[in-house]
Amino acid sequence: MFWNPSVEQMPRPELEALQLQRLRWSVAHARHGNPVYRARIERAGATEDRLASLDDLRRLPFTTKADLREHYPTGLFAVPLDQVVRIHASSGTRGKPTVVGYTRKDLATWSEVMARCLAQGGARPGTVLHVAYGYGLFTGGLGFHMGGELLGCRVIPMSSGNTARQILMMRDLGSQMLGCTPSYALTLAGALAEQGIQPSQLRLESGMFGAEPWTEGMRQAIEQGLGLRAYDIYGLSEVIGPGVSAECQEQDGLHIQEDHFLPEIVDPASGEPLPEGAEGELVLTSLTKEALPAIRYRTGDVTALTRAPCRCGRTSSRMARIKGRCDDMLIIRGVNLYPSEVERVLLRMKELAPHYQLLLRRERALDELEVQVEVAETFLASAAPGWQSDAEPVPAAVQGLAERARQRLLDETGVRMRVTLRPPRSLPRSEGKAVRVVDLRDRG
Ligand code: DLL
Repeated sequence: MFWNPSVEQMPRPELEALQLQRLRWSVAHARHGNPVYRARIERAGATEDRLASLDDLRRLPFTTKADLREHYPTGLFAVPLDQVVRIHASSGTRGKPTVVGYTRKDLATWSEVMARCLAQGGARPGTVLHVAYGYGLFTGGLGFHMGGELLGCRVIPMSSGNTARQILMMRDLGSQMLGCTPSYALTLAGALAEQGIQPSQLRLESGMFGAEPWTEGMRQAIEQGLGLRAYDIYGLSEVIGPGVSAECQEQDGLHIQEDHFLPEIVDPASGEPLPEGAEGELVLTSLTKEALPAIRYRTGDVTALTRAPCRCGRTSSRMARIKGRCDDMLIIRGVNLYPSEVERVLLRMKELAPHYQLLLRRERALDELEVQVEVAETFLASAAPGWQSDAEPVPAAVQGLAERARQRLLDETGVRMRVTLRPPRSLPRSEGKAVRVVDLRDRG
């Protein structure tokens, strides 16, 4: 279903003309509304009257998370604070949180793009939408909530956590679409299995999962474990929240809501724009946002873009699944590695469960990586029944499996890592964004 067919199917020349017109508006708005933006845009000589085509976008200066921190909390806002009707903030695991704001119109835009994304994932008026993203400063819960209400879904604002109650409500209220992080979806699937509930006893049809990187292997595990179709949805607080892009029923790239967000891919090191199809850092420019304009915002997320038409009929550019954040890239003995590449290899081994963690240590001035991953219960049942705890000696079959996993990882990533297999249910379960890398390097 299309939520806004005339926009979603707009011929590209028309869409690009609209983008240029809105880009000029957005630059003028940022310049007139905010002194920091004004100084930068004028210094770059990239005022709206100088933007003759979309290619002139590259004349504009970048904006980064560091800029938002420097002007914390609201120094990059471009409207008077009395027009700001909502505040959110990013979790701020690396320093101060980033505070973002919305006018009434921004909330309407956000609801609109979220309604489109939910429709892409199969939601219709009346669909029971179970929102298990966190509500609060995090944009996940309220973003899904508003989009669902606009579309006419029956929204259940569960927020995250309290897994037993999630399952109870899912059953009793007949949840049809689930929104949560992919790692929490797995936690829910595991809890269902433990309670002996078959996915067919629920009414789940689809789920929209995002806020953290995940892989095709994870998609399969979630689809099987919950009995639904799993779609990827992307966004970030600094640009709006969830709803920047999402997959459609084709599950073949995430459609960017391009009438509101203009995408580019740049080389993360040089900042130079890269051609269509090349992998690099995603940069987004907001075209309609009032309270906090994003002018060439460096997302830090690694992906690639295509404008090739999609079978679904939408004309927007699509982005590939996010591989990871530039700053999450590990460098192990000179080889670059994203945690998602480890996930991709691990989840193709059916003897392993989709629960893993990477431990990073420094040994003799070199970074060393240990992969801890749980063994699948099905493998244990036949190969080493009874192995329940790390305290017990590791059975030979498990040791052999660890060696195979280590070799696979080396073959496919080029990185030598230590593999420790763990018994089922021994690694921490996630309720929100999973912690995939535990950095122990400061601890000697
Ligand atoms: O995570 C917004 C969101 C909520 C997106 C719910 C999707 C679903 P932040 O907390 O500001 O906002 O974190 C944004 O999360 O820059 C990416 O690194 C990562 N991220 C978001 N979606 C995806 C995804 C929300 N589908 C940061 N795949 C972004 C991979 C994602 N990473």
